[in-house]
Amino acid sequence: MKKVSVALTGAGGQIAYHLIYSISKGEVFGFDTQVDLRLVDIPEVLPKIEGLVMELEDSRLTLLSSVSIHSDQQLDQAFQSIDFAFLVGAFPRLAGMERKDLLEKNGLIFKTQGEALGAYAKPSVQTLVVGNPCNTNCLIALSHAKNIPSNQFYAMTLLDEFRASYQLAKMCQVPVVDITDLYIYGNHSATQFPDFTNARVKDQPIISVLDQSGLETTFVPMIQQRGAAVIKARGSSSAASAARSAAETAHKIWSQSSTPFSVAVVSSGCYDAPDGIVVSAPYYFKDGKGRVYDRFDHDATAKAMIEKSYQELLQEREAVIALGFLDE
Ligand code: NAX
Repeated sequence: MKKVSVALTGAGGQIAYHLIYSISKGEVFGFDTQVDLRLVDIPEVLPKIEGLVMELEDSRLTLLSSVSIHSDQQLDQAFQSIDFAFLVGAFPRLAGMERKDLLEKNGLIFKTQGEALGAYAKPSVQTLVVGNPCNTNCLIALSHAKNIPSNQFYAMTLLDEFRASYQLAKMCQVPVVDITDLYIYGNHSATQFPDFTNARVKDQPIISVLDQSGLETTFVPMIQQRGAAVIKARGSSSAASAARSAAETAHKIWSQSSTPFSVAVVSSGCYDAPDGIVVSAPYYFKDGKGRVYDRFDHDATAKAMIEKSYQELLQEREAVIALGFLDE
């Protein structure tokens, strides 16, 4: 049987509580692959993770070959020879906290984790960053991971794609499977652009079925604000849906999906993305290599919305350069 070593940071958090089960049941790395799982969190949370491990033991997960618990000070053990890293843990934005303070706290976390990946993980390790601000955290991690190609780092935007495709399906009164060619561009933030202009319903352009200006003024903001709407309704942020999206993204990376999916990667200049930022776009694998699917055209309005998101990412980049976490 095949075997994969996987590290998961933020293991005591609400996303991890769901994600661990997808990983352990074979949904990510395959039903023919055993998983050696390394759970990482800050020291105060480790006793809680012991309870989680008891639950895993009680779940008869036949593909879970081993589980270990590590503090964020023990990344040498946690990341030793791993094949895949889920970087889910991040410092949350606390009430009254400035954006700069958030970037500073997370800059240190993702710099440290990037360095540890470079030092201890397999050079082939693939890394999915979920912890926010995920694009910029991913940029920091990949910049500090010596010996690991930057195209092995990804930041999650598939949840945004899932949110967008469901809402379009609802508007068109069709099952979600009938919505295709819908991808997220830019940042995983309120500036993201869910590209309805190229989306299709039952292979017809959405804009031939729904009013374009209505999509611009209602659908786009709804997707941009969907995370906040979930927090308002649920009292806490998306957890099961985020875990489902993280599992699916990792599966697509691991199985080298030939079908495009939304994910953020370091800019290759496609869709006019500036150098040196991690941007979302449709992405797929061909002949063993991942690449941006660059065959969509955008009208002036769509281009302006995508550009706005690039500008936000450039500002985040400037801020972390000023904080010393990235070189110019
Ligand atoms: P929780 O607050 O439930 O859990 C986060 C966990 O990370 C905590 O147990 C915390 O102790 C741990 N942690 C903090 N610093 C750490 C470090 N240095 N090393 C290891 N662990 C550390 O958050 P949860 O709801 O699980 O969300 C996790 C992250 O995902 C957040 O940053 C959140 O904003 C982000 N999200 C990203 C999404 C995306 O689409 N990219 C969507 C969902 C979610 O909002």
